[in-house]
Amino acid sequence: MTPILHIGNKRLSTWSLRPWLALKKANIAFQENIIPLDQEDTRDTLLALSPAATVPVLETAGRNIWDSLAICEWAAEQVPSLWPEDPALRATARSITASMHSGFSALRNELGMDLKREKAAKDMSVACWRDIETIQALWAHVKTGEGDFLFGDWSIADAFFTPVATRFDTYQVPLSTDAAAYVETLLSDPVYKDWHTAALEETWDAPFH
Ligand SMILES: N[C@@H](CCC(=O)N[C@@H](CS)C(=O)NCC(=O)O)C(=O)O
Repeated sequence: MTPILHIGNKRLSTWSLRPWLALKKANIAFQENIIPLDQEDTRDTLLALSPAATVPVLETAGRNIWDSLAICEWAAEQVPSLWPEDPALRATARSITASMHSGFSALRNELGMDLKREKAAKDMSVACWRDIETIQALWAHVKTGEGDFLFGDWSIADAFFTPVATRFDTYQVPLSTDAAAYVETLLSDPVYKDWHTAALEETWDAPFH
């Protein structure tokens, strides 16, 4: 069975974007099924896939895998180059990925990803500014200096920060020169650009976003 990646609207679903990028970068064949968020039947549709009632979900022959990071790890078991080869770098890549997966709630709440939103600055709380500062410090801390991505070649860590890059761009967040260059790298990546183009073509409304 070709795996099916169930995702939310490309315009809005940050968590869906991450494993979608990883599967594409790994050249793993999959079908894609979009479940529009914020619709009357969204929750029932999601509950039919997993009790977590969230996207993304990867439907495989054996079982459904919910959660963006679990799906990325499933992909990395088949294509290990989705993580850096060097064990120390791999541990660091997993650390920064986990920081994104479990943290930065102020940024996530205040600067929602909306790829159709007009670019403009927005008032932000101190907690949100602190998240922005921390993310830039983490990028500077881990960046190897080889290649444009965090660990040289593209890795799952870059997938986890691509939605952050869209937020920094949409809300015109002032960034250090190095952070701005990294954001540009993520947003000009051809695989990400395919997602972005499709997002702009979507017509669903999003009343709760
Ligand atoms: N920790 C989960 C979070 C997934 C999540 O919150 N997904 C959102 C969409 S981006 C969702 O499905 N929300 C349910 C809804 O909007 O009904 C993951 O990493 O996959």
